[in-house]
Amino acid sequence: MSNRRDFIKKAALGAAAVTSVVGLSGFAEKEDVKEDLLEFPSKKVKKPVIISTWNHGLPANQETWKELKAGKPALDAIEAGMKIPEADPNVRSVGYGGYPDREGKVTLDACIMDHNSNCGSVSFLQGIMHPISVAKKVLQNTPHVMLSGQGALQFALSEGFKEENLLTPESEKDWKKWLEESKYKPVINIENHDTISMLMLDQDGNLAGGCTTSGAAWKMHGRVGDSPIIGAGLFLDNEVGAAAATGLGEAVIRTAGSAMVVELMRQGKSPFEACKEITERIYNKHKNHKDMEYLQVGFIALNKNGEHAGYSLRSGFNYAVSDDEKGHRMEDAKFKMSWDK
Ligand code: SD4
Repeated sequence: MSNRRDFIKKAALGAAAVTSVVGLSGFAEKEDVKEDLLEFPSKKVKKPVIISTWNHGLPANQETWKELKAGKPALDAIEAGMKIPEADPNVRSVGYGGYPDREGKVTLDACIMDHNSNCGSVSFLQGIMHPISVAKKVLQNTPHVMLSGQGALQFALSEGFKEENLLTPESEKDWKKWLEESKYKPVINIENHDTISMLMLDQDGNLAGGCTTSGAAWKMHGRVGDSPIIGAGLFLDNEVGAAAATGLGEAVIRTAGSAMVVELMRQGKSPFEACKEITERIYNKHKNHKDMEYLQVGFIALNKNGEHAGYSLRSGFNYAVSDDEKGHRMEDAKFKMSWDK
């Protein structure tokens, strides 16, 4: 097989070479031929590329890009970018200023993953401004992937993080207003959305990614969403591609969303086809579900060639893209159904 491949590469004859492949082996299975076909024409890899969910992805991308270009390691660059929305009180769905749960507590989920499949994650973390940094420390300084709740806080404090109040007066006011009716029906694209998820293909052609969020507004105390769960809110396989989710975490967890997007890319689907297929699968599994009323999910995906896409169930989802060719910009994701506020 590998000799045959070498021969094909040297021959570099496109379609003619493919024909000779079949002739050469005589018994080539269909899959073999298909695999070889994928090598012609070999695509030019575009790198580095960074993509992130939502408008707050743009300043995050800019910071990550700057750090990456300054020679920082991928995970440090991702951390630097994601700290921006985490610290911004006007971003109501991530870190400081995020909507609290129904008890008025801001509880945070985050994860980070590198090209060697090393992962670090924190869930149900309170009182720490930068959960993405704690997730990175979990990856680097513990034998575990995920720390949760009080244990995650204890670990963060032992690593020198400072405990602080993350509930801003604005968020407190909104929470008190919510308490008047106490109905859990997150507003699409506002209250069940807006995690920042970031995916990167670095200069060396390696993938990395991260997620950070305060999760769904007015969730039950103790609820953990998809964002800190490797395979749900974020997944990557350095041989294939990376994917990340935003939206109603329960639906993404039920379907192992990001892992499935990556697996479809492994089978030859483009990032767009993969995101679309999994979004449609989520729709099919939820169309008669009680969550459908407020269901929104969106995925972003990036493959090893630097090709990327976003796709969501309902309209309104966008993502930030950064590359050398076109700089930093926002792109609107395609969607299955329109939705108006
Ligand atoms: C969650 N996926 O916790 C997240 C929601 C989100 O800002 O996108 N929040 O379910």
